[in-house]
Amino acid sequence: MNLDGLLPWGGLAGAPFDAADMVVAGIPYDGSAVYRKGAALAPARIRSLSAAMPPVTEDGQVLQGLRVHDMGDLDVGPDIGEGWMRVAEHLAAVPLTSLLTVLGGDHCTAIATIAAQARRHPDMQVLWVDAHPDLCDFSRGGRWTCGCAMRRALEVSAIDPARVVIAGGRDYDPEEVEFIKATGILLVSARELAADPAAAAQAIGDRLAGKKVHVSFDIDALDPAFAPGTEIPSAGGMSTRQALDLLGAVLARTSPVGFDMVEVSPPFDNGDITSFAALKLIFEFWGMSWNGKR
Ligand SMILES: [Mn+2]
Repeated sequence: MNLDGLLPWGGLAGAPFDAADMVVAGIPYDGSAVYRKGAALAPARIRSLSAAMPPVTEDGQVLQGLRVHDMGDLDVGPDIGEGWMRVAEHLAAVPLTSLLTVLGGDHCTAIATIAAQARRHPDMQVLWVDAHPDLCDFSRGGRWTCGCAMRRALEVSAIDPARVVIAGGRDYDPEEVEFIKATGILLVSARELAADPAAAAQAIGDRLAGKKVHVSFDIDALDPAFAPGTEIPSAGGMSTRQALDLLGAVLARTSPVGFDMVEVSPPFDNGDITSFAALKLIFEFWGMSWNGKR
């Protein structure tokens, strides 16, 4: 990949920390991945490839003028159960006038991200885009494994599960289905999204309309055909197109406050298509949430 002469983040980075529209941080940690590690390499790979992205959205919205500050990588240490607080501390210090974009890492990095976001925006809702709910109390040998990522994130942030929407789900443990039913989480499955995209976006938008929303995007929500480079591929997922359209429809009715992109695993990728899908989603999220107004 020849990126000579090109700057990261489409040339948008370089704004001061306290005067940025968008603050980017990486959390290169995959210690909670039980199946296949590799997501720790994602922040570096995504950042590097970001130089190939032009600062213009797919609808021709020019992003020049969007002030981006990249904090670099934050160190969780060897154990997310111990290290999330330290990372959350750094992210919580991001000025309230900035939106946050975080690059995982496995999905347990979202524990730190959501904890920080809940401190910055106590009334926010969570849109969890994922093939899996990650709502187990205990999964695959531990309480801080990826199957527990959202369960721990909600606990440490004291977020009422009724403030969560899951989009793109299709692989569940029995415990997770019970938790979703018992707590009032809205689950819109991958099948529902594909069968009637407009109705699915409407249902999600109705739930979140007018509210602050943080989007936690597990790249495995996309079908493995579009995002093979991930910890555990799950068949029957969304196309990148469907995901972009869903985000556009939902975010148009809400106030986005942040986005974390997790579970991109460069060692399992094919020609970087997963990292580029992640970058497409990030740049379009920037366009959807900025509008040149902030
Ligand atoms: Mn996940």
